[in-house]
Amino acid sequence: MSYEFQQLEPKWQNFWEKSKVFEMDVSKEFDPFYLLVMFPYPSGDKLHLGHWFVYGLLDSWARFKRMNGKKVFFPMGFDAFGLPAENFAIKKGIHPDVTTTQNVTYMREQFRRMGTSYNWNYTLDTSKPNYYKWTQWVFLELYKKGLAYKKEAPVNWCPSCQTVLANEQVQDGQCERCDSVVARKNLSQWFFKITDYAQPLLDNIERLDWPHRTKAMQQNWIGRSEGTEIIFEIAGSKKTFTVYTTRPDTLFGVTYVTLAPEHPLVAEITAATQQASVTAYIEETARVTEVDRLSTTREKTGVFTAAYAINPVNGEKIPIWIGDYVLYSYGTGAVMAVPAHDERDFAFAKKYKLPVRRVILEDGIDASAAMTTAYTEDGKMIASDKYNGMMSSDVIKAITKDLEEKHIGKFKVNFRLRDWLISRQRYWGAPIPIVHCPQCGEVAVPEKDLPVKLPEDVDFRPTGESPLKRCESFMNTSCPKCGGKAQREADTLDTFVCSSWYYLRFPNVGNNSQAFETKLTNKVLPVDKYVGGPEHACMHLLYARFINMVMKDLGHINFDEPFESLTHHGLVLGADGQKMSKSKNNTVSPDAYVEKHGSDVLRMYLAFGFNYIEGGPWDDQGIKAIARFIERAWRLLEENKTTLTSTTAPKLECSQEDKKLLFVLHNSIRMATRDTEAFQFNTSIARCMELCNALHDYIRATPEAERNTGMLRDTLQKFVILLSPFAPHAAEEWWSWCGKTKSIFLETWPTHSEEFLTLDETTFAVMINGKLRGEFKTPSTATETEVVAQAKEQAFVQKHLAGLNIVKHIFVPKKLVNFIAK
Ligand code: ANZ
Ligand code: ZN
Repeated sequence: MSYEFQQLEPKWQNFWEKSKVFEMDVSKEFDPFYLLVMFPYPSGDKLHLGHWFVYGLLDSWARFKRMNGKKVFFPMGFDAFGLPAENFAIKKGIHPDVTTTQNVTYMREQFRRMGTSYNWNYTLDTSKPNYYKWTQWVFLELYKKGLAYKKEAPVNWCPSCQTVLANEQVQDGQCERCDSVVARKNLSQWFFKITDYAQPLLDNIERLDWPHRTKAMQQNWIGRSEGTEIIFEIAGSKKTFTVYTTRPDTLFGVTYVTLAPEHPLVAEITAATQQASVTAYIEETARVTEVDRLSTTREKTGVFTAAYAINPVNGEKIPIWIGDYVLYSYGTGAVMAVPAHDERDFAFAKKYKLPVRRVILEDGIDASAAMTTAYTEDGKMIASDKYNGMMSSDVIKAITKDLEEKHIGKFKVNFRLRDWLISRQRYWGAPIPIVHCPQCGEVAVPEKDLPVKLPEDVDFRPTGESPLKRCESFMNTSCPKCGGKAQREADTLDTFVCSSWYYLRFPNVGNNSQAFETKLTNKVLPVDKYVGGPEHACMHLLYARFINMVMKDLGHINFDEPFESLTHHGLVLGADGQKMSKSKNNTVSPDAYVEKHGSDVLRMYLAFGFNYIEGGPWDDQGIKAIARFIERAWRLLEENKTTLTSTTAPKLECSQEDKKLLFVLHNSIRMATRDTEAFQFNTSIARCMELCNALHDYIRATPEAERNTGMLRDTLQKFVILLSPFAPHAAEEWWSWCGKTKSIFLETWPTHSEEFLTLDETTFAVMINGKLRGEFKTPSTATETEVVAQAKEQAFVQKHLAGLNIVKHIFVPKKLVNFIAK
């Protein structure tokens, strides 16, 4: 017989389900190991091969950890609200609740066929009222703390998704979902005040066990900057404005200032002669995204306001310009320009013929030499009054102190991080639990009235306004405060809000009176190992850390960070090297491979053919080799079924052949354990293949009567255990051949012993033409051919053989080699 996966895989899937091997009551576990993988969107794509790679192999890791004694809490759910599900529903013309439920059912079946070991008694679907009730509760907790607010702001608008996007969802000026060019729009929107947590979010990053690159990306995104705010007066007026600079040492080199076109002062100070060009420029700027405005390669442009400012340190009159490279949303929206020491200012000054004044001298350069580029490094101060001769790096502190004493400046920390835009003008999301009352204004829906249910009978096609606005039965309500007529908030919450707290919900899924219960949550969390793609570095992973910190500050939990340890998986790409997606027509469905080779072969191929951390383009070249390997393992175990159930104790006195096999076994255990732990599944499987070969060799080389049956049985069983995370169905079958009635996944992972890893050695004497010339050591298992070959390689032998030809050799086992040479 061979591996009949069509019968065997469902057999073991049923066994796991019936015997509840992977179910656990996490509230009863003393020290659970929380293993979590970013949950999928139940979109129309269902699970493609890329998902099999991520989810299938992490399941192998979960099985490995269980066998290593961890009480693995391994839940799975569905990130069901949001655009992927909604767009699929629009395309099919079916309500998203129906399609989402269908897709979830289908995906659960796929997970079953994959043979995953999730704790299905802990699952969640973020689009169901028993989940989004608590998402609304999370919103209200932040609202009560002043961390959720509505304001009119220029926001990113995707014309194709017809909704606003968070800054994090805009990549190179394009929508992260559909690649449309994002526009700027002034709209009233809801925000979470993540900027209040900029410093704490930064502080903890260093200590997290996360990939270095991801930590660096978050640090950059938060973007802490230390500098000085300096007040400038407008010439001929009492009006002032403040600039933010990281280089106050260059204050004497300022030759103009630049305001962001949106700066409110612009309207007040622009002279009549410049009004038309300023207005035109402001309109032009409104169409450019912030990303483009910051681009270093884009030409810097600007317009003169015909107003002047006074440099506070020398009283000089300097022109005020506006320029779109100054962002209104950063710092104070105004910069002092120092063309001599800042590249952008230098380019701008050249273009508009503004003066360049050097105040920091480069070593070995004459102060009067013309500048061809900005000098941005440290140096000696010149043309800076009392600071002349000091080092510029020292002046940063000194001048800030002087400005502070005169009350015209102060030290200031700024962050690049912006508040998180959470409202969306789409149907398929959790309604924001706020009521607008003509009498009382904005009123929070009381917790007892949650969930604010998403109405079902709504024309959900996007129009640019929330579809809920057209649903009167939803919109019209009464004010929770005064009881008068009021309107509900029509926008819904972005899906990133749903996923910003789901890790807190998993241990609490059955709880209908609380989002999460403090004691249980503190016990199970933080997540011990979180796995997901690196593309979430500045979105989900930052949002989740923020929500976790807020929940801690509110006293609901006692830990600072949700995910202490993070691993990124790679992606299995389409054969074209592109990310798999329906739109690129390069998705590979796993179903055909499962039908042809079985689930275990596909899983093991993914584990063997790709590096989990790096991924790579799909190619099915090697899948047949894996199928053959499983067949070979099958034959090995089937032909030795009687050995598998033998009750003989292992012989303590080991033959050379026994020792050879034990060496390979213990080496495989040692390496496979280390590599599986580190997600290096490919090399772990290579060790299993070596062990399979060594077992075949042993059986071939040792007549049945001479075999160490007890040792062979133990080795075969350990081989099955080592393979079990990667071929869970086949391994259960083989385990049953060993006479076992319990799941192999309740077994303990084997450990290696060093004693088997040092093979016995024999010392051989070497003679040349009967004369003793020296000796060398070699493993006792070496054959005559091996010993002779090694003898020839010894330096002392080569020296005495120089110029001679070996005619023959004489071999005395365990003792000597004698070369006859002429
Ligand atoms: C004068 C100056 C002289 C500057 C010099 C640099 C070099 P980070 O590190 O990003 O905080 N800046 C300030 N606000 C800005 C805004 N809203 N939009 C665009 N640029 C802005 O950099 C701060 C520096 O970026 C500030 O220091 C300011 O230019 C500019 F030799 O001031 B500096
Ligand atoms: Zn009211």
